[in-house]
Amino acid sequence: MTATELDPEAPPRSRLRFFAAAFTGVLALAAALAAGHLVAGFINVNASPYLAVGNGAIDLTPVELKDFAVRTFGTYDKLVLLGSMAVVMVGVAALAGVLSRRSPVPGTVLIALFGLVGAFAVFERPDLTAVALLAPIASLVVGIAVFLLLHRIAPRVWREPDADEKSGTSRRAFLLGGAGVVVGAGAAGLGGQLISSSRDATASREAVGKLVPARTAPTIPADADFAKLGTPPFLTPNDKFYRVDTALSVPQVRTEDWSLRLHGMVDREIRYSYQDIRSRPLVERTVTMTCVSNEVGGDYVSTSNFIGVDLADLLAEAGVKPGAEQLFCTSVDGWTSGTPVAAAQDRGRGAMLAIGMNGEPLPLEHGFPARLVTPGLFGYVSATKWVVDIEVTTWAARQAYWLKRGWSQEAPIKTESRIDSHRGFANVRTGKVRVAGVAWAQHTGIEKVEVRVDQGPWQETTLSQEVNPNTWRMWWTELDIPAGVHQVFCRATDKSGYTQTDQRAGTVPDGATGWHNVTFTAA
Ligand SMILES: Nc1nc2c(c(=O)[nH]1)N[C@H]1C(S)=C(S)[C@@H](COP(=O)(O)O)O[C@H]1N2
Ligand SMILES: [Mo]
Repeated sequence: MTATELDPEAPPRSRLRFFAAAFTGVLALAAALAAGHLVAGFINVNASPYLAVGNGAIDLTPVELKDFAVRTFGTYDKLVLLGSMAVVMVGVAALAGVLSRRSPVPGTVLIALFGLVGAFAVFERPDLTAVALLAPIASLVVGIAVFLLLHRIAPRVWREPDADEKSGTSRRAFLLGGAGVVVGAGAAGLGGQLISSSRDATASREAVGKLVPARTAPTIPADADFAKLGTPPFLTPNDKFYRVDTALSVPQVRTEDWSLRLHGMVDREIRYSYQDIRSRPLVERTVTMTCVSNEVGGDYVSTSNFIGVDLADLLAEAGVKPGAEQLFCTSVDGWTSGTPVAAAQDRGRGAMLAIGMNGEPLPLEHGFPARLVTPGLFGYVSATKWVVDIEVTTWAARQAYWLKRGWSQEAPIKTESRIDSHRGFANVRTGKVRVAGVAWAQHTGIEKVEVRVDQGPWQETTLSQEVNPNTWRMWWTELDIPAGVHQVFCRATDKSGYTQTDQRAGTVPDGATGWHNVTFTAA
């Protein structure tokens, strides 16, 4: 019994039962999201209001929080985001239902607001056209319709004498209606998922086949890594290559739909098709990429044999006008980077429009059909995946995605080193302990890596054979570790003579600094 039922003065009207009201809200939400997802399946999966709101949230997230998410959750940052969004949405939907126990108006208004947020998020996406608005509109219409319907048939708390009879019928109708909505929403959501995945780019990628470069990269010597001693293998397998991007769903671009427009401050604008690129003599280069969000000791660094064409060749064909400063590069989902023109034109650096990694077409997650790779610069200023547009322009004219959010305009990769063996807290035997790791100073090259125990003297390590200055270099040594708990530090010196600073700096705005250290407990 509730307070109203006991209150003799209460007006003779009904209210929805508490849980029925909450369920009405949640089921309407499920139906709305599923309807939007189904319609989006036919247009573009990113038009799905759920994903669009998620993508919008990513773009609006303050830089520190985003950087924290990337560092803490890695590639799962997106699952964490979608999961927390789901929790919040279910909560709000249940609340909307509960607020509508007497009248459906509050819930309807809330659903309409939800719908508008979804529509706005879709509208704001640079990769979607006006047709995409059909998805949030479907969500809005279905959400409100389901809410009103369930609201009508939901079990109520009646003040009249025949209450039991009435609530009995309406409970059955509500359960049936609710089950219908659950089944319908499940089918629509699944249908949307199937339809969008039938449009995915996997088949297009398989049709490309093996990529055979005209100029292959020099074979990686056997002593380029110390994998047996605990370093990573020199070349990172494609499925182990670190991944960082803002895309909630991996862009699906088929080769036949892809083209790259090169324009702006050039003598002639050029549009390249996939065949145009693929049929050129392809070059292969071994390059170590690094993310600016990599913390000291972090994993956002990987090496691949990239296959593609020289970016400098494409720029020469278009004819870069004097005064040009940056390549403003846009991906199919609207993300942008700004690369210094000088770095892109520098043949010694070897910036590429890449279409392959380790003999295969680029994996979808790494930018299929084509991406940029610029040795020596952090990925956010140089490595646009799913690239479709390169505008040659000035720094003043255009501001790229992360630059607008507080990161630096120019971002050369910093000289770094990392201890891989052992990682975390290690328990070892007192005496000679083998320590191994990696160091990188792309486009400069690693000269030496030193290690020390606590405040002890620095000791030089054995370096692996250098592959090229644009790649990482492995190191190892044996250290005498006395009994007890000790810190092992490493630091690299690059070929310009610079030795890593011990000054700790965070990743924002242009990359972390400081010495990596690992705690060894010897007994
Ligand atoms: N389209 C697009 N390209 C992008 C990004 C992105 O968010 N979207 N992130 C950049 C960043 S920050 C890095 S470090 C590299 C990572 O490339 P990878 O995921 O292939 O390792 O891609 C770059 N290219
Ligand atoms: Mo990055």
